[in-house]
Amino acid sequence: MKRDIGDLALFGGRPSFLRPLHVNTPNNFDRDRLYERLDWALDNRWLSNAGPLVLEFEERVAELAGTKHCIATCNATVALHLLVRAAGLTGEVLMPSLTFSATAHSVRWLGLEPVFCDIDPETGCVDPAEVEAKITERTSAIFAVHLWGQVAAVEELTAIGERHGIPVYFDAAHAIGCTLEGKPVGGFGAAEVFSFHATKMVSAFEGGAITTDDDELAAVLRGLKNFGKGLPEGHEMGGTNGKMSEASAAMGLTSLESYERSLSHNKHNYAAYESELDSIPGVRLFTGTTPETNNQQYAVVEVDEEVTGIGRDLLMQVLRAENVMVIPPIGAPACHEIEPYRRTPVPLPHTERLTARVMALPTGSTVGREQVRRVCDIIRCAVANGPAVRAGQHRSAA
Ligand code: T4K
Repeated sequence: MKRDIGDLALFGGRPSFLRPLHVNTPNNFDRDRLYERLDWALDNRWLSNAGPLVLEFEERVAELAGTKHCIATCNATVALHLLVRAAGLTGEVLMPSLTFSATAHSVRWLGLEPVFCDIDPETGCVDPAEVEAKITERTSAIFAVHLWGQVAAVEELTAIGERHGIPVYFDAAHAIGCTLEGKPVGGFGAAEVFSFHATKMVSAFEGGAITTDDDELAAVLRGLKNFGKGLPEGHEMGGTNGKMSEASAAMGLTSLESYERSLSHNKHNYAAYESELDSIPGVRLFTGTTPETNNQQYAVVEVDEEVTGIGRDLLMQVLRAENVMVIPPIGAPACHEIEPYRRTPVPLPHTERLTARVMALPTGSTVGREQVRRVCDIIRCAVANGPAVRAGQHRSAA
C-alpha cells in the first residue's frame, strides 16, 4: 500500500506493476474456437467475398441489434464512408466534437464538412439543442455518437431529423449490446455503425458493420462495399473494397461468444472502481445518466483539480510511472482541438471542460479486482499527497 509521496514511482518508489498495464487491452476469447473456425475456413478454401463466416457474423450482429440488415465491413471507418456515399450526403454533417477522429475524418475524407456541436455535460453525448441550432440549408445529415457506451439522445435527435427532413445516423463504435429503454443499439436512426477493432468489446481484429432496417440502403451498401457489383442500373457511384475477410469474421464470431463474459468482467470492474473511488475526493467515474444499460467497456474517470490538488495530466504521469499506462479517453482531445479542424476555432465549452478532466483506466476481461484495487491505491496516495506531488513535480522539472 502506498502512503507517502516517496512510495510513488514518480518520486523514486517501486512501481506498483512490474509490467505495463494497458488500457483497451483486447478481451479474452476462446482460442481453440478461433483456431477451429480458421481451420474450417482454410479447408473450405473460401477466405473472403461474402464467405459463410461473414454471413454468419452478419446474422449474429443483426440479431443483437434487432435489425433486418447487417453489412459487415473491413472496419468502421470504411463503414462510415460507405454510409456517406450510399445516402448521397453532401455539404455539412452535424456531429459532436467529442468523438474519435474517425467520425469527423470519414466525412471530411469525402469532401464534406463536419460541423461540430457541443455535448450535454451529463451524458458526454451531443446536445440536441446545439444540433438543431446549427442546422443550415447545407446540412445533409446528423451523425450522433454513443460515446463510451452511453446511448445518445435518440428520441430528441430523431424528432429534430424529422422536423428538418434530414436523416440521423449513429456512430455506435462503442455501443455493441447497449440499450435504450430495452431496445438494443443498432436499430436507431436510419442506420448505425459498429466497430469491431481489436480494442473493442467485440473484436474481429479489424472490422465494422452497418445495421439498418432500410432494404434499399442495405442493397446499395452491399454493392458499394464490393466494387459496385449488384448496384441497380444507372447507379453512378462505382464502388470500393470494404469487405470483411473470413479470418476477421472467425474472430468476430468467437469474440461475440465471449460477450457475456466480457460484460460481466466490465460490470465487476466498474463496481470495484466505483467503491474504491468513493473514498477518494475529487475523482469519480463518469457514468452518464444510464450506466446500467452501458456495456461499460470503458472506465472513464473525471478528476476535479480543485478538490484533488492535482490535475488529470499530473495524475496520469503518476500512474504511468507505476506502469499503469492510462490514456485520455476516446474523444480527448476533441476533434475541434486537433488537426485539421483546429484551424477553424469553434467554442465548445462543455466539450473542452470535460476533455481536460477525464482519463481512461484499465478494464475489460484481462483486468481483475486486485489490479483495480492497486490502480486506485496509487490514485488515493497521489490525491492524499496532492500539494506535495505538485510541488515535487515542479522541483523535478526545475
Ligand atoms: N468511431 C468511433 C467513435 C471510434 O472510437 C472509432 C475507433 C471509429 C469510429 C473507427 O473504428 P475503426 O475504423 O477503427 O473500426 C484505436 C482503434 O484503432 C480505434 O478502433 C478506436 N476507435 C480508437 C478509439 O482506438 P488508437 O490509434 O487510439 O489506438 P492505439 O494504438 O493508440 O491503442 C489504444 C490503446 O489500446 C493503448 O492503450 C494500447 C491498447 N492496445 C491497442 C491495440 C491495437 C492493445 O493493448 N492491444 C492492441 O492490439 O485507435
